[in-house]
Amino acid sequence: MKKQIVSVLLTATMAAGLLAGCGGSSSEPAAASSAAAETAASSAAAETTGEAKTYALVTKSAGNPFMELLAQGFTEAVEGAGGQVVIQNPESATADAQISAINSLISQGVDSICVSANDANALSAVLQQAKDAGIQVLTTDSDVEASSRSVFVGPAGVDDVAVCLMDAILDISGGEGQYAILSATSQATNQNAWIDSMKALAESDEKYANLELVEVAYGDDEPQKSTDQTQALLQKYPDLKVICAPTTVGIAAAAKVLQDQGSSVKLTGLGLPSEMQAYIGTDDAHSCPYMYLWNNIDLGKLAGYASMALVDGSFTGAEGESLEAGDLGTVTVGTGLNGETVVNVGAPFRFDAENIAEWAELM
Ligand code: RAM
Repeated sequence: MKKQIVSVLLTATMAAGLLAGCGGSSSEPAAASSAAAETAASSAAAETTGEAKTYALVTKSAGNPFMELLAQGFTEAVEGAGGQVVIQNPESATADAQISAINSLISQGVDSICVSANDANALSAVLQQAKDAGIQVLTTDSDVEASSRSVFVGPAGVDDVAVCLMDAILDISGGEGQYAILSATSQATNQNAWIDSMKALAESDEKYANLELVEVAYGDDEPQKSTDQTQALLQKYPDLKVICAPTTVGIAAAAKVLQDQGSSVKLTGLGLPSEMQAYIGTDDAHSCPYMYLWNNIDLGKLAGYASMALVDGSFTGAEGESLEAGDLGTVTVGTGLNGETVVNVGAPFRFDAENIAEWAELM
């Protein structure tokens, strides 16, 4: 497996809060992000005057709190610099819904479009139309093929996330037994990349040899479907030990099912502290001993700063370039698993009983 190169230079503020990594836990939210939490997200264009540029964000779908926090950070960065924000939340987590949203943004003549993609390939044509219309195109959270955008603003590297999740499964299962993955949609670029990397890791390292992946189920980032899929996994696999849900919607739904049923199956994955606080703990009464995520508000901010720098021409997204990202500091463009250009917000944090309450206030 190719090692992902993550080239991020962080300010002291960001480093203090963000670099806890997979092995440790971050006890304190970053100071910059606490301020961000106090700023209400705006889902409409900012009321600005004059020559303000307009920066659009297309989320995966409406009703997902992760996407709302991403939009909150994006809005804070852009409006803080006097720009206008347009947030489009498609009704469902599909490529078709995003194509409609992007077409509407092209008609509106926005200056940039940043998308968290529901499909790696299906948006190529509409994003090309956006570029032909002079609109800057970038991605965040979930990428498209590299030729369709200038840069991907991601969380931690794909392999970093996969290592955290596989090691959590290994630890929580006691080193052996069956586990299942509860994902988002089957086309989601980010979940598919993490899952592929987890599978490659499980095959390449002997320490995972006694773990058996029984199924990858898809809850489509819908609470009810994720609930149904969790129940189906429990019925199908009576010996199941761990469910890993690399989606904030999926993990919250699964946590409730497991805890309500008093199931002995344990849970880990990627979750929002505010949604998971009631389920985090190592005793029998809690379904999730620990989980991971990055600072999602900062991810949105970084996407906002990248959008503005692409539009003002100070940044093209090429490897090695520097991006001035306000209170996030200077971030350097690196390369992802397939050589594509990425800027990353930092290693995932581990959330457990010790730090969940503090983080739940932030995101
Ligand atoms: C869900 C979405 C999002 C992903 C998080 C972890 O909210 O699928 O794309 O990054 O989970």
